Amino acid sequence: MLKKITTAAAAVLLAALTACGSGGSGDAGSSGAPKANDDGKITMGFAQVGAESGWRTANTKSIQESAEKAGIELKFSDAQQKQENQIKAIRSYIQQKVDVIAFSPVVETGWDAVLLEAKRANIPVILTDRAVDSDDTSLYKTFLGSDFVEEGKKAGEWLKANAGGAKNVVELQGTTGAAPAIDRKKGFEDAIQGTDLKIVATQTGDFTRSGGKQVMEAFLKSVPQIDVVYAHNDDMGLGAIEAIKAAGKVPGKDIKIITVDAVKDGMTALAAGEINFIVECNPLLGDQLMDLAKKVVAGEEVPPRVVTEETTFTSEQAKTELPNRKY
Ligand code: GZL
Repeated sequence: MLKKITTAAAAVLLAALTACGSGGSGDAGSSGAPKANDDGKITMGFAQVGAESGWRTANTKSIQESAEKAGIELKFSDAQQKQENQIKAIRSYIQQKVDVIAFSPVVETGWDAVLLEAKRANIPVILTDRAVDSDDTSLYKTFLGSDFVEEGKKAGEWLKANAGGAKNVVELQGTTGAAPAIDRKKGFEDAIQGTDLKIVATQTGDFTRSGGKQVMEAFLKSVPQIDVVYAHNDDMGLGAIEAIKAAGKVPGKDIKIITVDAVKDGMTALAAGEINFIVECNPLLGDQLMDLAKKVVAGEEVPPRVVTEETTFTSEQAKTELPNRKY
């Protein structure tokens, strides 16, 4: 009996020690478990949101090109904007014993369980582009991406300074529950507080051009007076432009349009005066992501938050900037 208890206690102790070793930076591989490949090359599993917008396409291209340049083997998945697909992809990367997992959480909540599985498998996680809303910050090493509240604030501040008597704003929100949608809304609302500007209608267009067009068609039928469209990304703004033109109105003149991203199609519409102001959201995160990945796999400390550099554009600025756009 004593022998059985001792053996069992030893097994529990060993399991506890293995589990406790998980999650800290530098543990990856230290458990001795064979990694995805033993040729010394880092393997990254990346679970992408989808291909919903021009921004996402540019983001994917940046990650793939940077992995190639950094000599990192990339396993890549497209979740078609479904959280369950991202969770499945992360689980498969854990099974494959990759060295590091990176992903852009399509929505903020519902990640703790799968991130705990990665932690227990000693695989470090890097949040890219979007954040998770979790109390347990040990579940990921760092969050690389924009400050979306600041982006919303920039949009609101410009409108406040250029309202020209406008009052009624309709808002095309990004994906429901997504960090950029929640935070761009908050930043914009904070900025216009105390002015005559008011959001009179708001609905998600899911960051897609077709979504923006459908929602704008409905707003044009249901909202008596629309002075401004605030779209959480260029693609929904471009869809709204199609609806506005079909309704016989002039985008950028009859109805001001403010968007976020500054992808080429958005900047083209801005230069043409169909959009009035764009807040840039930089998708080119690949090089920074690969640099962070190498550091976390090597067990080096990394900052818990890396904010991307970005600016804003007026129509005049877009005319000169357009030829320089990489995406
Ligand atoms: C923002 C990113 C958003 C873009 C959209 O960092 O997550 O998702 O603004 C994209 O264009 O679909």
